[in-house]
Amino acid sequence: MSTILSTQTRNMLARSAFKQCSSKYTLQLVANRLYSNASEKTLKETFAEIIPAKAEEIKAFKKQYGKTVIDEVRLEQAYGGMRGIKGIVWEGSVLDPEEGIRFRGRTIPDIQKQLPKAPGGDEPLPEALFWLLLTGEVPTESQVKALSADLASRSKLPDHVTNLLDNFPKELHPMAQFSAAVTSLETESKFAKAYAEGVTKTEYWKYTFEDSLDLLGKLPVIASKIYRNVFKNGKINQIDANADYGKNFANLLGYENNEFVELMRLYLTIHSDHEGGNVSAHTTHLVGSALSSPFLSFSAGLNGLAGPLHGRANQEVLEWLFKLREEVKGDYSKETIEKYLWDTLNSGRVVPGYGHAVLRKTDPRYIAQREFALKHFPDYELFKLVSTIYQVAPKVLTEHGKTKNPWPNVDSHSGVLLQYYGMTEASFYTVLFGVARAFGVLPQLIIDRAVGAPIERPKSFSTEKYKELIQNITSKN
Ligand code: CMX
Repeated sequence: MSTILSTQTRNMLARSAFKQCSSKYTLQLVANRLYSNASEKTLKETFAEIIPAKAEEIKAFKKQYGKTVIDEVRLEQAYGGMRGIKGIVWEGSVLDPEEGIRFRGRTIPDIQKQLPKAPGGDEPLPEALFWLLLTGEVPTESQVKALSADLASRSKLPDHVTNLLDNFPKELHPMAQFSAAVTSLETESKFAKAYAEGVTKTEYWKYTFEDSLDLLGKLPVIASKIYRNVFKNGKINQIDANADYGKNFANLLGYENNEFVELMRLYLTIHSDHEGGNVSAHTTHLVGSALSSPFLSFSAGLNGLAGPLHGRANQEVLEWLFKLREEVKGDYSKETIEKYLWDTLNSGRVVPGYGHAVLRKTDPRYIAQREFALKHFPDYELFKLVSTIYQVAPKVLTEHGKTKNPWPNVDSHSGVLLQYYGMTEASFYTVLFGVARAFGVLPQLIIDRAVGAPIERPKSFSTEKYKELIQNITSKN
């Protein structure tokens, strides 16, 4: 049916289905039918088709090379945040210290070129990236359109979650509200219900998939409710059944400017995934390994993202920039900025937005955002300030001599883009990062369930035990 309908008719039917459908399940079916090309597979069908071969490949690989040593661990790594130890499997992306992130082998410029875009848009659609991360395949435009409609059809929040959000004190940090609301979605978990009913292991991924899509569909509404409750008049716009995810999210937040919509598409895409060892990804994966639902697993990841050394750095950057601006009173010379950087370092604080546990060059996510600013507002005062800091900070941090990476990371730039379009509330910024992170960590959760990944349980020792171990090792040498 879908192939013979015009886009206009399809959109009209979708709108009317959206208004009339009482059942969430029917709505998802309508969304999938109207937008997908009859000959093309849905995301779930695509994944179902590729996963048996992937599971077999992993099984054979483990059988043949399972005992091969792939790393050695030094004592300093046990005390140093396990930095660099290989021990997690993460299919969606790999981070190279010099080059930055690759999503299924593709750099950020690659995905900007290769992923489907909205009509008239230049930026990739985050739901297309989700498809790529889950399956390793680039979806067609109509497949993404069907996925956008499917996600929109899952956006309704249960009343208890709306009530919870409406009753939080405004002083509760937006990230705490966000994680609590996601936790409270547990009532909706199809995985938890199926598990309680004793569904077989081979079926786990199907319920995890459904929960993950439900969660993705609801996140923009949760995030927008927090934004509007804390900073605006509490009301949020309606989801548009025909719009893509980024457009819907921007509109729910109350921003209809097309450039802001484009920014949201880019923002959600580049903040999604950064391999598996970062705090939010690893936490989601770890909690998920105990077979907690996607809602519980992801809310645990959000609590990690809320830390100032991780996702909250985007808020810290803005606060730091504003203090700088206040202090230097319009003097944005390199000398003044250098002095401010030294003052920050000499007071024992970190320079937010600089440094990284893995990267050793400028973060390509920073570059992508810088290019967005150069294209849309090269003369914006705050952008110019960020650019001058970029010229000065690496030299200062190198002279300071502590950080292994003096270059800017993703958080150094994102806030300035949001400021330009009028989203000035810095304490909300990490919530945007959180919505984006779901696109990266949920595919791995689904894959983990599909390949039967075990519960994670690395070994810990006390210092006494490590001393014993070292004594045993050194006495043998
Ligand atoms: N300013 C000042 N000192 C810094 C620094 C910075 N931006 N980055 C690292 N250092 C210091 C560390 O605090 C550490 O000092 P101590 O030896 O006194 O503990 C030393 O340099 C070595 O750290 P490192 O090995 O280079 O970095 P880590 O892997 O330990 O930490 C990170 C990485 C990101 C937490 C750190 O660079 C940092 O705190 N940066 C500022 C916060 C930030 O921008 N975080 C966002 C990262 C991206 C994200 O996850 O969103």
